Amino acid sequence: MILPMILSAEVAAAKTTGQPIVALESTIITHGMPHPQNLEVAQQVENDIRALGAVPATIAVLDGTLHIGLDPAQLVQLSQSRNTAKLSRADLAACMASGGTGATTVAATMIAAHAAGIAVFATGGIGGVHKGAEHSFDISADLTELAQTPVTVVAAGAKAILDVDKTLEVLETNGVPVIAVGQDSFPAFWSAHSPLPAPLRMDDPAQIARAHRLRAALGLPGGQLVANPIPAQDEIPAENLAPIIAQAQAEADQQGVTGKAVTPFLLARIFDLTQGRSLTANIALVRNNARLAARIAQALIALP
Ligand code: PSU
Ligand code: MN
Repeated sequence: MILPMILSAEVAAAKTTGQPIVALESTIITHGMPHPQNLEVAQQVENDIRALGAVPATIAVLDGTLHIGLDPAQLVQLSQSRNTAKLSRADLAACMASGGTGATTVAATMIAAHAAGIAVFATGGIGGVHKGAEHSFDISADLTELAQTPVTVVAAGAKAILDVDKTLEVLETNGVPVIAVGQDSFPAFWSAHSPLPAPLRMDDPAQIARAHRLRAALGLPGGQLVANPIPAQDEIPAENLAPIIAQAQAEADQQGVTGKAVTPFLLARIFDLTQGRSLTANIALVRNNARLAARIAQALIALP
């Protein structure tokens, strides 16, 4: 069966001329940020990538068709939609088979990007091992996707709503390279540093691009996680966030929030409890990740 996939005009042109392309997820638009900031950020991030000479490809499923790159009207529509499905690895084919519309998580965006021949993807933070996972078993499919799909994902580390130690352990078990940029510690999303050292460090986008290629040359199936810290002037100190995260987590537990609903619930509560400060930081780090991803994509196409 042929995959029902539509490339935006911009992405199709970039593929013919061999321009660098950066994939972007859509769950951050539908489930990660409130309207109308979600639309502003989605547009800004695309323009950040264009400003560096690369082409953005925001990925989503619209009426059963996988879209690689959205036109401006489609982006507006997605940002306003209220009950769009959140699609991870398990949901992608089912959504398409039923003609549905859904936003792609990191895992599903990696699958779609790879299907479209795109090697680099920028997002905010990846899903990971949730606090209390020893009881709930809540471990994001993003982690096992990184182990099997050859896409380099630029993120600002793992959100402090996760159990960051266990997230790094699962990545290590699955053979996923976790590469910090510009520092030795693993970044903690809203804060530049976590107390944990990053397993690897590379400060040069060209080196990250070479490592991507060499993994393939070694016959290794998965991708890489590039952990890019939030710029210092935009970060929220971890100690300010700790009580807020604890409160959001306690509310999630009390209200019996489970499964796919956990991450969006925590993000929305933290937004409220920080009076929107978390969103400002989130926007800064996503844009920062988009710029690094554009540089890695440039470096990749420059390789012999
Ligand atoms: N980071 C954000 N906002 C988000 C997400 C990550 O700042 O909305 C989304 C991503 O799409 C990620 C997903 O893949 O949350 C993880 O969800 P889960 O924990 O249910 O696997
Ligand atoms: Mn989960």
